[in-house]
Amino acid sequence: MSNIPQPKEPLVRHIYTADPSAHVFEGKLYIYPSHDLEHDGPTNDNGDQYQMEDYHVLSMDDLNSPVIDHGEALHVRDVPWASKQMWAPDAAFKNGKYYLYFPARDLEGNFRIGVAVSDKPAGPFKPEPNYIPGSFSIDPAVLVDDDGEAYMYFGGLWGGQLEKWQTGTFNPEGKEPAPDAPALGPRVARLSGDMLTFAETPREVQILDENGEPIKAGDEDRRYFEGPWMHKFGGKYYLSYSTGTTHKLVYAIGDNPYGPFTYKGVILTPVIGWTTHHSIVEFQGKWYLFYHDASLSGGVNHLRCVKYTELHYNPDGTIVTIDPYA
Ligand code: FUB
Repeated sequence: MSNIPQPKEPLVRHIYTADPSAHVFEGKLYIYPSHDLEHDGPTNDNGDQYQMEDYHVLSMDDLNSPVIDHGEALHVRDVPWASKQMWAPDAAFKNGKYYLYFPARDLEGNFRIGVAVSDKPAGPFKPEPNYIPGSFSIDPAVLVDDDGEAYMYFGGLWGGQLEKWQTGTFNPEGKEPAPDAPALGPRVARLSGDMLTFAETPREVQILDENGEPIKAGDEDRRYFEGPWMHKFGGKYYLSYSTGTTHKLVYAIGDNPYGPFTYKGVILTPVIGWTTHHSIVEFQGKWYLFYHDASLSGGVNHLRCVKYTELHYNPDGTIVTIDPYA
């Protein structure tokens, strides 16, 4: 078998990987995935099956090159504030440095978001001693905008605890809104110039339907669940995310980093496995979707593999829906 990854096939097979955040750094593709682990522990809606402990960074010189696994870039044992569950990460470049953003449970069992720094895109990354003050929940995604300002999008329901932070402090009894109430949105915060803290209190992102009304919590085909990603195309801001219970990757378009964003459609129909999580990147003049499924493990939800495929836009800027198995 060729070790050049083919579209819609696992990028690597020697470890289980998920939640790929792809970036072009130093002219190459770098992929920052979660590293799924095999274990005999429980599986539940709290996400206890996602017991990751470290991150490996992958890279490719281009899409006709083999994938390099750069080895362990950060381990939970080296993060003073974190206890377990190193979930979906992202990376950013600014100030001549590379920043790895990652969620993990803190010493009290609540998800927080931390940052670790390196001079090289593949790490190893040195973690800050504490999580980002004011951070909570999971799935950080960072956009460094054309003017140099950086924004972090984050948040996920259920195991990701977003519904427990609706008042700004952790409420263990926090529930999702009623089906006819507006859905919870992801959070966004501008980052400080040194990329290590929030420059402002996180705000909730609004996702609207075609009539300008907030998407409702009961609209599970379109409402935000987890896994935000932000990219720009044609001067517009594209917020994409997972719908969770309906297993779709969808997107909404806005005019600025804070939104509001108007729902536009489906990027990727459901994959094998419960979760779906992605990133979108332009590389050498084409656009690509990086995503995962559970095909490598024969469908075990917490043993996933990262894949990629080309992504196409229609002339009006909408995205052509992808069938992961066509
Ligand atoms: O990988 C653990 C969690 O599963 C991620 O944080 C979610 O986005 C989902 O993919």
